[in-house]
Amino acid sequence: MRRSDSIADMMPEELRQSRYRMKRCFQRYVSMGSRLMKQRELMEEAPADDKDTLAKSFLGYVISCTHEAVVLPPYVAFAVRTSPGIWEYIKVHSAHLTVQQITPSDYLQCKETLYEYDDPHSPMLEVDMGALDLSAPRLTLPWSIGNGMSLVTRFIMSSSTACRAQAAKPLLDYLLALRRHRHKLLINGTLDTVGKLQTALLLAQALVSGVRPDTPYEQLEHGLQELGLERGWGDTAEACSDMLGCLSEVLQAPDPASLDSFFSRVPSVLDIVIFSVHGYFGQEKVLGMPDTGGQVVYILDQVRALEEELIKRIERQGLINYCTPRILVLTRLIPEAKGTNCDVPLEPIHNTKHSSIVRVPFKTQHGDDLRHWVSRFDIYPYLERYAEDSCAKILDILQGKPDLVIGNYTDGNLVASLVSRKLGVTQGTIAHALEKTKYEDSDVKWREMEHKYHFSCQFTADMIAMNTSDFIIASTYQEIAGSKDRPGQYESHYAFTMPGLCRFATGINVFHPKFNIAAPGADQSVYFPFTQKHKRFTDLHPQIEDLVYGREEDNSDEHIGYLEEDRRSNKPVLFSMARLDKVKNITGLVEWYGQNKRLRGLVNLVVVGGLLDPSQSKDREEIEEINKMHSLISKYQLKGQIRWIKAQTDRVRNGELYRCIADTRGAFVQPALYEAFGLTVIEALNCGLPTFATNQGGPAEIIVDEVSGFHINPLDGKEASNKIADFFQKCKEDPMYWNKMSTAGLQRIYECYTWQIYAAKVLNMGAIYGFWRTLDKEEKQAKQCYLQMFYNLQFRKLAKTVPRMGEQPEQASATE
Ligand code: UDP
Ligand code: LCN
Repeated sequence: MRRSDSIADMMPEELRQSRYRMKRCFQRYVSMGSRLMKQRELMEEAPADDKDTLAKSFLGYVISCTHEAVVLPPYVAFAVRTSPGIWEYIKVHSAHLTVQQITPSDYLQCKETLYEYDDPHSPMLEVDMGALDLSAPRLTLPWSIGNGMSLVTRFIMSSSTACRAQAAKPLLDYLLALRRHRHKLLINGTLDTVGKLQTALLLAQALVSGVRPDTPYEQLEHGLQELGLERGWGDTAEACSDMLGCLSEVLQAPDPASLDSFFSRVPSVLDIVIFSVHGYFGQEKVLGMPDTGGQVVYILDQVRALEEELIKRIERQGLINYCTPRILVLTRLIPEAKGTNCDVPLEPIHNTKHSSIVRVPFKTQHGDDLRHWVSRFDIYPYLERYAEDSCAKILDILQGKPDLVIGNYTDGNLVASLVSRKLGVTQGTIAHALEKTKYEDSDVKWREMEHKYHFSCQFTADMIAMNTSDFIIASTYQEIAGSKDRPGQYESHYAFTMPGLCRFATGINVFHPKFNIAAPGADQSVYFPFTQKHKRFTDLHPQIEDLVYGREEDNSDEHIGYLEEDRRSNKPVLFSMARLDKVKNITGLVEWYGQNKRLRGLVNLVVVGGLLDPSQSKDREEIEEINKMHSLISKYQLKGQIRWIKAQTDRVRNGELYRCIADTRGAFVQPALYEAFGLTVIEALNCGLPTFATNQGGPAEIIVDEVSGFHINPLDGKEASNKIADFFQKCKEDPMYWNKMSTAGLQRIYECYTWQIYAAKVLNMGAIYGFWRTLDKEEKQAKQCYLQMFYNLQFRKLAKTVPRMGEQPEQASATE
């Protein structure tokens, strides 16, 4: 089927061809009254003797693409997803087999009737975030989703080509606005027309090409200034010449390459603010605390990579003696910091020169500092005040506005939206994981989950942030648009409803050019291949040896179980490490191992995660998982073959631990039921450890199955554990196979998953979208007004309904 073919157009004729069977099928669906049916049920509930015909029919095809269907006798309304990002809504009359295409809003209204809410007759608030995106271009093909920057560049290019003199004006205004505090960069106010700028560029080009290429900028400064050109063109005559040429090309005959090159050189992003509000954000002792995990690791590594790239660029721009880039990570100050540094207002970030963590407290209703940690699900009442206070702090520290603010997760993104709006600066959004897809039907069943999760606030905040943001950074394609069979995390916000609260006729469109993929990496000074013997932290080996192979009774509050066959027996170790959340499925892995004799014969199992004693945990889900771990160990009599080590927070030692597992010619397993990205997969591969990772989520994209590692289906433990056993069996027969997989994993990392690649991409986004936001200003402002109104009328009201948990003694977290 082509994209232009509509199901609604094709279906009537197709249904007519086996009308009798199709009717039987629809009769079956409507016979049980109104309900929501998922794809699986639509297939299963077809009449038994029609199943084959159905599978081969057009209806079978429609069902195979149907995400869900609303049965409202005599109608069945289908939400059909023919390709990632492409949805069609149709309504079929079960008796007449008439087919009607309906709007997302119509479909959602059908869906709402299935759920009881206060007053089903009073009209519900409908929000259409797409209604004001009139002139934004759209990507057209599903596989181009996430490639927004290139569309934006092409768009800028084509509009500049269409009417050059007029189109160059926004670029001139953009350049005129560039400054570092009071100092102008690149051009000054004397070049106030495109013509003057072009002339100055020609004269400057003549000036710089008349000297040796390595002539330092300082010797050219005076001459360039006389032409109206300020600092920022380059550190040498050669660098200046390149940049001058680049801008001339952009003004005369832009092409994507010259635009890319120009935006990667323009000194528009020097100070960055990153928000990660909720958790214990720190550099030590925070991993394993509630609400922390990959987000903290990601941001600290991200800051180091961004700073390094910024310094490189500033050197090339010739600005290194005049300005230092600054990156601030804004988080919550938690007075009751439980032995962490989270009560310290300002903390330099290790291994950086100019970056710091800035902690600003939440305030109680009485204006005091909020003392306790609050779960991310309960923090909505504190965010607006937090945004105001942190904004003041940022202006104070930077002595001016930042050039870019980046939010992380719902709370950080909402605060970033408020701050970027207030200061008028470019905003980037990072989700890490969107909660909506983690819980089935969490939108329509929001009310049932409200007391625990406050999804009313969370999804509203997500909608505001995604739509306010100039660009969105995703780690993988699947995060945006999923796969053939599964909608992406962002895609699931395209059209959805929260009955009784709000219907999003359009939430966010994944074909919007704001979406970009920039995959994170792992810190390669910590996670490097086990073969790089000279770099290995051999002094840690005795500790690691004890941690993995030591007797059970020694340090028994650190680990449970022991490995009968010690290191000398050469039995490989199967390793996993994660927070002990349900979704991470560590207990699933232990169960698969327990049930698979062959695997038990081939390898020992070592898992790192969570606490060992349920009475020490405050987290409901973790407590359940701890208890389950204990019962599985005894049910399958795993002692002697399993070592369960409590969460480990020393990442240098963790890096060495991965490598020590590689020394045993073992493997890493990431068995999550769903994983948004999966930093542990990247870490393991960086260490040269062959990796088996869930096919649900990011890891399915990081690893190419059977090439750079293996996919496993977390819902089929038998198949997964056999796949792992087959690998070890094969390695026994052909030891080179292990080496081959180890090398292939590393190759994948170097090609696609490094922080250097990430930092260059994100800084380019900052520059390009910084310019993009200045185009079609009126339309963008209109949308911001709409969003502001929605924030004032809806979000504020919802945030007030959330109990101010932190103002009472500490509560258990709801957790993921
Ligand atoms: N981690 C750790 N100690 C543990 C468990 C996890 O240091 O006991 C680290 C792990 O190395 C990785 C991060 O926490 O850097 C987890 O990130 P991931 O993306 O795998 O999952 P998340 O926790 O963010 O969902
Ligand atoms: C949060 C998650 O759940 C992980 O999947 C990611 O790897 C991590 O954040 C870093 O983005």
